[in-house]
Order: sequence, then C-alpha cells, then structure tokens
Amino acid sequence: LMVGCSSGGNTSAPAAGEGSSGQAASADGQEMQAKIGVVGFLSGSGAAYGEAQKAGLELALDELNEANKGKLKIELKFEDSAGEKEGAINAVNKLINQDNVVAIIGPTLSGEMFAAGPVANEAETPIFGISNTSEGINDIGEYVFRNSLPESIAIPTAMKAAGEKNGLKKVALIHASNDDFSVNGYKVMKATAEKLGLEITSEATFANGDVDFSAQLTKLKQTNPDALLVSALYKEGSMVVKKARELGFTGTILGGNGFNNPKIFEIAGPAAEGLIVATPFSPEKKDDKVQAFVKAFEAKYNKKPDQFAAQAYDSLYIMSQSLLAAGKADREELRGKLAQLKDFTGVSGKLSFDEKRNPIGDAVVVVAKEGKFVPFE
Ligand code: 1QQ
Repeated sequence: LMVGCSSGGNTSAPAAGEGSSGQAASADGQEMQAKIGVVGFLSGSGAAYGEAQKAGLELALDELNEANKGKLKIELKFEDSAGEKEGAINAVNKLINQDNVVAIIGPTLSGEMFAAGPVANEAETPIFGISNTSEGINDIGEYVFRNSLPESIAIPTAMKAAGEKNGLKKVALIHASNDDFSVNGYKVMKATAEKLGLEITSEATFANGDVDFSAQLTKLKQTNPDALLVSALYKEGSMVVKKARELGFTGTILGGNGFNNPKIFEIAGPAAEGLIVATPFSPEKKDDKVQAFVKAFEAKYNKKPDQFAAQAYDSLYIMSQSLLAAGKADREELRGKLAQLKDFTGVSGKLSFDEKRNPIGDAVVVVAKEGKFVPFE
C-alpha cells in the first residue's frame, strides 16, 4: 500500500480508475455514486428563481466532481414544480420512488416545502431547502433541512437599517395573501414594525397572478406612509413597486427575500431605484471565497450570481461534505451527518444551526442602484 505517498486527504487509491459499479458505496476504495434530486421553480412566473438555483447547483457539481474524483461522484436529477404545491409533491414522489435519490434539494417556495416536505420526511429521505425562508420549515420533521436565511432574521435587519437611516415613522404594508412565503414575510414585517414603534397606517393584499395593483396602492398612499413594505415574489412585487412610483409615492420601499433576483430590474425598470432588501449574499463582498465563486459563475454563465444561485451552490457543498462524512450514499447516514452540521462557511456567509436545524446567519442590507444592488450604508 502506498499510504503516506499520496498528498492531501485522498486516502483511497483509485485503483484501475473505473471501479464503480453504479452502486451507492463506499469506504473501500470505490468511488461513491450519489444521485441527488432537485425540485425547482423552473417554469412559470418565478422561473428566474429556479434558473438561478440550477445554475448555482451545476457550477458546484462541476467543481465537486472534479475535486472529489475517485471518492464521490454526484449526479443531479432536476424536476420542475412550476412553483405549485402539487408539482412539488409529484416531483418529490418521483425522485424518491422512481429515481431512488439519496436526498432532495429544494423545492423553491416555502409553500411547496410545506406541501412536499412531509412526503420526503415520511419516506425518510433528507430534503434540503435552499430558498425556504418562512417560519416553521424545520418543524415539518427531522429529515427537513435548509440553509436559507429566514425572513425572521433578514427583514428586521433591513427594517432597522432603513428605519434609522431614512427616519421612518409610519409604514404601510402590502402582501400576496395566497403565498405562504409572502404571508410569513408580512407577519414578520408587521411584528417588526410594532417592535420598532412604527405606526402602521394601512394594509392591503393581492393574489399571485394579479396584474393590477392600483386600487390597493392608491388607498395605501392616501394614508401618507414614510415607507411601503412589500412581501411578494419578484413578478408581482416588481409590478407593485412600479405602480407605487407611477402613482407618485416617493417614500422608502422595502421588500423581502422575493426581491433578491435581477428580474426586478427588468420588470420594475427605473422604479426599482432605492428599493431596500436584506440578503445573506452579495456578489460585491470582499471575500476570497465569494470572489472566486462570482468569477467562476461569470465565466460559465456570463452574468453575476444572485442569492438563489449562491445558496444553491452552498447546498451542494454541504451535501458533498456530509456524504463523504457518511462514507456511503445512504439516506439515513446522510440525514445523520446533515444533522451534525454545526458551522459551515459558504459563499452566502457563515451559517450555524439552532437546535431545530434553523439556519442562523447575518444578513446584509442592500439597495437597488442603477440596475443592481449595492450596500445600503
Ligand atoms: C420562500 C422564499 C421565496 C422568495 C423563494 C423564491 O424565500 O418561498 O421561502
């Protein structure tokens, strides 16, 4: 044996090079084969979220399969849920029962996770949210994980910063009432406003799929708020921002995680200027790991990564690390290693987990300026 001769941590000599039989295994020198399912919002009104996630995952896949050669080979199997609960449930069932995946990454929306998470949990298959920011995700069960920073951390960070800098006293709230994520974000906004002693002048709702927000926004504007707090996905959210400006609202506009996608600049146009959001990821961050990621992403896709790409990218690194620690592509072993994850530093920051496996991390506050987000300071 050549123990001591190899460099680094590569303990298993890759023998003849093609030892793998397609079987999930092992610590015996064979390359472990791991099939991971991905459920994403890949078509429809929020497709840009799913596309960003797919791009981040595929970049991480290239890097990891290269780095793990001889030890671990990951295969990704993508399913499109179209942002629908039914779609997510069907995708999860298919990935578990037909494709026999070791774990699932996604689905994109909190509402989809609330619907499909229990299916994976029941089937004792780890499911890992990369953009589920609502309260209660981890309560679904022991097989449910996420690395997405909850709105309960992000929104208060943004509201505090905006409140101090822009001298906010009165706020109006608007949200999508038929989307779990948007409802959760609204609740966080309301509770934070109360905590910060901000007066709530008025509230309004709409439904995902709506295109006309004039009535709601006219009513909110009449109450003279200093700020409009918007909890929505990017499509409706951007149209709300645009309409508010068209109606002459000149105050602060602050949104939740749904706005962390470049699509908002396309839809809202110049009306996006000044929009304030909190995010765990900024491609501007002066950090070697972040800059290496941004560079690799730009080389592959010719654009900058957003938060959705970053959290997706990080999730595959977490999967890889946990699979290698488990020593085999086994759902139960993988669940155990994921549950032991204490700290992880990825491109979307340093993450640790509370006793319910909820991520704890820092959010940076950013503001839209000339077609991109820059630090709010
Ligand atoms: C959630 C979110 C959305 C913005 C994901 C696209 O954070 O559904 O929890």
